[in-house]
Amino acid sequence: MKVCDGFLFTGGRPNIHPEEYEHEVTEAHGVFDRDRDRVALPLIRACVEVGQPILGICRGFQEFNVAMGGTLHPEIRDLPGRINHRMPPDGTMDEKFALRHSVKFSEGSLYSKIFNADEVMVNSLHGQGIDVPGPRINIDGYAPDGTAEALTIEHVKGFALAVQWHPEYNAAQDTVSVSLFEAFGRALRGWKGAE
Ligand SMILES: [Mn+2]
Repeated sequence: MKVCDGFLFTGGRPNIHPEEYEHEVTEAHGVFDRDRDRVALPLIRACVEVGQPILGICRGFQEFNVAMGGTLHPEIRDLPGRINHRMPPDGTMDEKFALRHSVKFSEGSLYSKIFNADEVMVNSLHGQGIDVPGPRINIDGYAPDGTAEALTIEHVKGFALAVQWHPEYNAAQDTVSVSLFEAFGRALRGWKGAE
């Protein structure tokens, strides 16, 4: 942790092992990466402890919630009223990562300030989602079907934001992505190390 200014927790195909949030494994949970679970979850908690900047994307967003005591649902489209957020099986990368649904932010949230907007369009691609948020997890942005898409962690000294969508796909052109990475960059440059 000492040689880094902060950490970016990326997306990834394998899901967090449900044992990490005390759920039974089912076929819907898919494939796992226990090594990543073992690194990412304690690292998030360690960064939260000292306020070292962290940004989570997709699986990273889910890791923030599990690291802080929350649970996931393996297939959110099976929940009442939810739409399918999964990646389309066919098409080019640009078609798969096209802006797909809006995210509405809570009034006065850090996201509204960073994006200078209360609502943005995102390229959200995921089968899993947050079921129960951890005690310190604030859901600050929702898709129109009520799916959690943006979070912050309460009582953290530093930058700790995570989004369910993929700002990295069009990082240099998408204005929402640019604003998010610029905010993370400012936090990284401001990190002076743990006291
Ligand atoms: Mn979504």
